[in-house]
Amino acid sequence: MNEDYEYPYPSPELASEHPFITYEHERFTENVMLDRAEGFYEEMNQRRSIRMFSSDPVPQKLIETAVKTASTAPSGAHKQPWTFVATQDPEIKREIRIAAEKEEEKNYLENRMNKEWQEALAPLGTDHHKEFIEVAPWIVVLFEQRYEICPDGTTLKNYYVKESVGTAAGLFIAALHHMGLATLTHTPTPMKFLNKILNRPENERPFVLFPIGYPLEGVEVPDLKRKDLPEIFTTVL
Ligand code: IYR
Repeated sequence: MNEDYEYPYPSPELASEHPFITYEHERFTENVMLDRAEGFYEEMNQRRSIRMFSSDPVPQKLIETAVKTASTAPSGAHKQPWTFVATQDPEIKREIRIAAEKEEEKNYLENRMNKEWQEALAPLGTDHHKEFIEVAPWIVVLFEQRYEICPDGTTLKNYYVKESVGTAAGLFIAALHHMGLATLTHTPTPMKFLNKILNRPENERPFVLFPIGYPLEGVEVPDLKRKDLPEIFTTVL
């Protein structure tokens, strides 16, 4: 097939034991690639985390499609070790807000976040008030599956769980932004209370909470600058 490879993948033995299919891939010209790359960058560079959402409703289908996109993420041993739990129930959202604010009061007011941490957050101006949890039409909590529980009750290990779930979270955020919704990566730590409120099993641990909706009209965000390429990119040629 290709003389660059002495050991083609899959090997004939592998292909005889596990199914393989041809990867369908469309190759573009370099000009088209550059256009697509720049267009996607411009779009993603418009994304901002917001802290005030409109209460306008959002169809469940949109949330489900973003979850499907997130779940295309690569994962360790293709275990897809994630569960997305979505709610728009006002009572559940209220319960989550109350519990989140209780933890955040300790973080901010009782110095569970140390001085250095609080100073780092000063330009963002975050505090223990989390009204957006109740106002945003949807709350999606992304849980990492630390291990798998099989139907017979035995357990199986998952691999690179944080890397996998972090990658899925990134795709989820991109999918929401692309469809015109906004979100915030919120971590009301410690987040164990979310297992209880959302009735999740012991093998799952909350990874991040996403309030999702339209931005409140005129919402303000900190005037943050993103690092320029030379600060984040280098080459070894
Ligand atoms: N969990 C808190 C604190 C917080 C921490 C970081 I790092 C942030 O970038 C923002 C907030 C909260 O959500 O307010």
